Amino acid sequence: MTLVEINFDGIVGPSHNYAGLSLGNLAATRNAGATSYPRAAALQGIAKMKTNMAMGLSQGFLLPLPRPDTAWLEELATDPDTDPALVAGAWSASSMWTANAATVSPAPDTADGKCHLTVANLVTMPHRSHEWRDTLAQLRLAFADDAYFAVHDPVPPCFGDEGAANHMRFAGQHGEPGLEVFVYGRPGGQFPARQHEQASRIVARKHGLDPARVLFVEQNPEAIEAGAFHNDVVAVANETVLFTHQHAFADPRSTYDTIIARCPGVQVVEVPADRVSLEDAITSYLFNAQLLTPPSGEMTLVVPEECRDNPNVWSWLQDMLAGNGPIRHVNVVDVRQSMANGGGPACLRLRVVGDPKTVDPRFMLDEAKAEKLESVVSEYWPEAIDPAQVGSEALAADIREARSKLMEILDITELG
Ligand code: SUG
Repeated sequence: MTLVEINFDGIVGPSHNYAGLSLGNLAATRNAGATSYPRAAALQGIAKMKTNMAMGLSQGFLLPLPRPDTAWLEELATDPDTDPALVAGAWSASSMWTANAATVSPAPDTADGKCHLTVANLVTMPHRSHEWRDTLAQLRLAFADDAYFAVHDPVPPCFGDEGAANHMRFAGQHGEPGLEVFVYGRPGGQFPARQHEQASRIVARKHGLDPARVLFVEQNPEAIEAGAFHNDVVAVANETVLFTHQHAFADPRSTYDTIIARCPGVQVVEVPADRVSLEDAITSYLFNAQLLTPPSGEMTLVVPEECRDNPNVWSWLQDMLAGNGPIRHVNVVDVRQSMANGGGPACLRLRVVGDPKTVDPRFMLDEAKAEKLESVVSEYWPEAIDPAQVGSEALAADIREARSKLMEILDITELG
């Protein structure tokens, strides 16, 4: 059995819109009220998956959840005229950011030798707090083979859990035993700390991780205050590389030292604040990059276009490439529609280390299926959504039809 990293990207749903629902996510707040382009957004996401597949990497996807979530509105006894934020919450396409779908511990790290996934409860943001039931159903379908996978219920809602966005893993190679690093925030600032320490500890216990190969690290409160609402906005790890902003962690020195002590061979690529400020990091999403090891072995950083638009970030990247560091290539992708809601290339994917043959093949992508996705999106996804249309029955019908056409071409009949 060959274990590889499979990236499961969220297909951007047909209800993608800018409602400004995420306090502390500066891009989402800034773009509140703007017109969104769901069709372009979904095509951008598919193009990113195709570019990564062309590097020889395994690619999967997760489906948009049923929206609008009318059952949730009923549960909340919502009055559509007086609760527009809740209505928008029922329409949000936020499940596209699958880095927040679950935390994943690959089989070589766990006591029973299975790959464990815990669906994230996402309780801090109301519009995301109702994702987990449908996400769980989907994970149970995609990773149904219980010889290889164990899919868990969310941690209790008194502890906020945002999934893999606050989880990093170091290993010589993906298929080897690794060190899992959980990053949490402490409350008290102007913005919520969405990942609670206790939630991370519960996930680590449920996954049967060896305490000697787990680390719990506090995120720098300054980073949260600057708009890094998840750790993956300021740091990313891949195999033996940590690519991080100088101000990502509350205690960077001891974080790096402990990672290196527990996983010898790790190299830290730290970007100093005097070259790239936290503000530059957060507007460009330099660290919300995918750091990938293609079959060539040359580690590649997949960054959003916004990195090229920022002179400080771009010049730092050029210097990095000119040096002799472990990251050998930078690929630039256009995910501007997602970026405008605070979701970069890394937010759009959930990493699972496994054998692709053990995953339900309907959730795996190849060129031919990518073309099918493109054609269904081009035909059925709304071209544009003005936030004033959110709540409209006619648009809701179009959104439902678009998703059901997608399920039809993928032959997925088990999900609501
Ligand atoms: O949870 N945006 C998402 C972005 C998630 C990014 N994920 C990671 N960093 N892994 C969020 O804040 C905006 C939706 C709105 O405002 O309508 C939103 O939910």
